[in-house]
Amino acid sequence: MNAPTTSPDRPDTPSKPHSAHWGVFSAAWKDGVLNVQPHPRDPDPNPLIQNFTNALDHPVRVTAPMVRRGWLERGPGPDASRGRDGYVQVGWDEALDLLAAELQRVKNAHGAQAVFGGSYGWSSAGRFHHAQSQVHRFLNTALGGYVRSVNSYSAGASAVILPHVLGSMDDVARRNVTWEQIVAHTDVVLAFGGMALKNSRVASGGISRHIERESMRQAAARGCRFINISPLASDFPLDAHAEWVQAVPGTDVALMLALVHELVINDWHDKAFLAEFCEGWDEFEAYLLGRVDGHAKNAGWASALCGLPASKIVEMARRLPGKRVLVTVAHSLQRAEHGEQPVWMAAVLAAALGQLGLPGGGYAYALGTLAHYGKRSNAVPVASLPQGVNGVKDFIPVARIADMLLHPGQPFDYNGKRMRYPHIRLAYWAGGNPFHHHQDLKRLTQAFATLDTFVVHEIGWTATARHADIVLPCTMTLEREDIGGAPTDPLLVAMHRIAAPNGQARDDYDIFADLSERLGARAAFTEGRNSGEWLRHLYEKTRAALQEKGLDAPSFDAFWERGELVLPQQDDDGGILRAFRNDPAGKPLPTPSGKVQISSETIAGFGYADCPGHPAWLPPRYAPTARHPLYLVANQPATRLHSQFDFGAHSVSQKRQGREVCTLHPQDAAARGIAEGDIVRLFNERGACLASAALSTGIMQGVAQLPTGAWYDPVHDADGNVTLCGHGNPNILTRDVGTSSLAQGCSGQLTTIQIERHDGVLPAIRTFEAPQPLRIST
Ligand SMILES: Nc1nc2c(c(=O)[nH]1)N[C@H]1C(S)=C(S)[C@@H](COP(=O)(O)OP(=O)(O)OC[C@H]3O[C@@H](n4cnc5c(=O)[nH]c(N)nc54)[C@H](O)[C@@H]3O)O[C@H]1N2
Ligand SMILES: Nc1nc2c(c(=O)[nH]1)N[C@H]1C(S)=C(S)[C@@H](COP(=O)(O)OP(=O)(O)OC[C@H]3O[C@@H](n4cnc5c(=O)[nH]c(N)nc54)[C@H](O)[C@@H]3O)O[C@H]1N2
Ligand SMILES: [Mo]
Repeated sequence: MNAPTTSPDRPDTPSKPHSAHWGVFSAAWKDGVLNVQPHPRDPDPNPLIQNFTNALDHPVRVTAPMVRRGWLERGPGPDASRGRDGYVQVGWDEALDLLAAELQRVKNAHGAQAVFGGSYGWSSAGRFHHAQSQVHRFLNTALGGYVRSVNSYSAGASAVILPHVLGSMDDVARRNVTWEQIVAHTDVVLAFGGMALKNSRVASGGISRHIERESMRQAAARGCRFINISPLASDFPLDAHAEWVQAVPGTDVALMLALVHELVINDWHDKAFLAEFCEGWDEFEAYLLGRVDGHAKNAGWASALCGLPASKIVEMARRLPGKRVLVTVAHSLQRAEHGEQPVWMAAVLAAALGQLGLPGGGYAYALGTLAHYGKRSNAVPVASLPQGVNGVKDFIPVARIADMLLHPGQPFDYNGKRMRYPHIRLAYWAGGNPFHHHQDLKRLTQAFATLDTFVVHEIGWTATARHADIVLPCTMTLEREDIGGAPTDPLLVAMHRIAAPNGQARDDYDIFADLSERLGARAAFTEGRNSGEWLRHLYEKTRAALQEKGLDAPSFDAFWERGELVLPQQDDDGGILRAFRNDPAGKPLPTPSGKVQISSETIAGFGYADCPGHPAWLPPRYAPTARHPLYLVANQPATRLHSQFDFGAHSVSQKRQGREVCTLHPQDAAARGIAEGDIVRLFNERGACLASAALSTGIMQGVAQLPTGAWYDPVHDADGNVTLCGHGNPNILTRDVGTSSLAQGCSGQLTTIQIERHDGVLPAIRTFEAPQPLRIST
């Protein structure tokens, strides 16, 4: 269905600044059309900003509070009809009265530990209206707390393994090697998972200048070689002149082991560095050389696993010694079974080359996967909403949501601890889309069916909203004033209001303020401020820090008038790895030994078979089979951020027959009688979805790629069972298992499938149509 591209009722407006996770821009209404222009100093603007042009008045916006019929008629309680039920439109007062009473009931009957408020998701870029901060602050101040989630879908495995072996995620990913250093110093960038520009064009909180493309171009022009180890050629832009190395997905650790093996048998490894800066090399080397299991992890051994000729692996290793080598690992590699291993093993490879801590060398985990990385840090803080104190201690690793809801009270392992899943009665989501981010969506539906009550604030009728009991319409970013800023971007943006709210939508903040009132906690939640007063209050921290440094420190009004403020940044000092290299005794790493942990007694002590005491090749439990012979790469979409504005003009323009595009190799297509543009059915033991086939030699044979983010559009059979997603959401296919007992991270990047041409009836796409209320309660 086509969305309107004009809004005749919108008056003309002057151009005003605003910001999104994907770029800084200005927007103006002219003749009912919203014109969106990138920031004039952005060298490589992100086309995602065009998703805003038709978003404000799109028919899929939630325009009034809605309550699910079954919940309204039967009251709170487990209900398998979530996702298929109709909605009753209610007034704001009725909605908030019902919700406040239900929050009070759950708290009185079961305590705040029966409320799940993790509310994972990216929401919008403004720092005050950041929905997670809002919902967390509300639950803390008005309810006494909530069960939270830890870590992210981005970096679930690396956030847990890195502190054991090197340092915190922020230190290893954010404050480390910069693009400036690569341009000036690096000879070889060995990029596992590539450095796709689509990804590095995004940063939480906003990004004003997209410099990655030009940095790659300049580095390549100086002679730096980028090596793209990935199933997709497009994981580097042409500007980088990258060499494409096609290794079987999920086998990067085998390749890294073989590279280190080649270094060791030729005596090319940096023994002095390993002795002085690292702990546990000997134990690892015994494994590497096969003294433990009788298998040397050499090029021949790895060749059989990763599908590269042994000679190619040897040649790759030969090109490394004596060069300034930077190893990078995309987040994608660790969003997979045993995802901890490539993150750890890459650090060992960089250590064996003796490169950790050198300018432009060593290991920069996740560089190239987000615009946060490879940048200088700001020297002053930017606004953030204080979240208050959470009185509940229970938490889950974020991707264990369905396990928690389906198995209350059951034990699970996490980072050396044996924990139990809490029993959740009410889940509250604002600013995230679990039917985008989670795996095995049919299982997720069963999990949400166990709740007494599911509350969602949304701007649009996502599948998450369609599974909720109470759906509250919230404003989208263009309808609010906010401050945009990120710790690694020098531009603080005065995000002006571009449009009046659609329908009855209200700010998350105002919704929570009125709910707090009903729960007797308004003053605690608002501290007596309205949102305009909060912006001034939060800006003051930045202003005071600027003033303290003797820098230009404009008043809030002056900042608002200017529309932006350039913040000072710190020196490009290489972070903790450089400091450690320069002064190992004085600046030890924050690990048990103070050194790089090539092996870890701590991790070994946990006794996990799926995460041993040094990085190792662990054979996949879920490799391709005769029935499901293809790997599916379910990666980040190029046309939107996750599921946000999938109904937006740019995202929709890239779909075919309204469906998401699945890329596969011409030979894999030919073997299945599939031609360019055919609608195909992707399926496995968990589910199926439709997509439009695109044939390309830029994808490895044996691999298909379907990005995430198409809104889940389930088709039901007569018994109410989901037969497939007609739109192309890959998470109906992915497996809902943790990366390992250590981190329990999301493993959604890779799964195994079969593909066939779909000659049957094409279901209509209904996901961009709002459900019509069954009735309007007055
Ligand atoms: N198979 C597979 N699955 C994946 C991934 C993968 O690679 N493969 N990637 C994973 C990763 S890394 C991530 S980070 C997650 C992303 O998962 P999410 O962050 O949950 O995805 P988004 O689509 O960004 O969800 C944000 C939601 O917030 C809503 N929203 C926007 N602004 C506001 C607001 O002001 N208020 C409120 N209340 N709501 C608002 C949007 O409409 C949208 O529905 O997905 C993960 N899932
Ligand atoms: N346009 C856009 N940009 C985004 C996002 C978005 O949704 N849209 N999301 C943002 C977020 S929240 C995050 S966390 C980052 C995520 O960053 P990533 O998780 O790194 O991004 P992906 O695109 O999922 O994966 C990068 C590439 O890794 C390759 N790959 C997959 N499996 C393997 C493997 O086993 N081995 C190797 N060597 N390569 C493999 C795939 O070809 C894939 O294109 O992206 C951010 N940037
Ligand atoms: Mo992410």
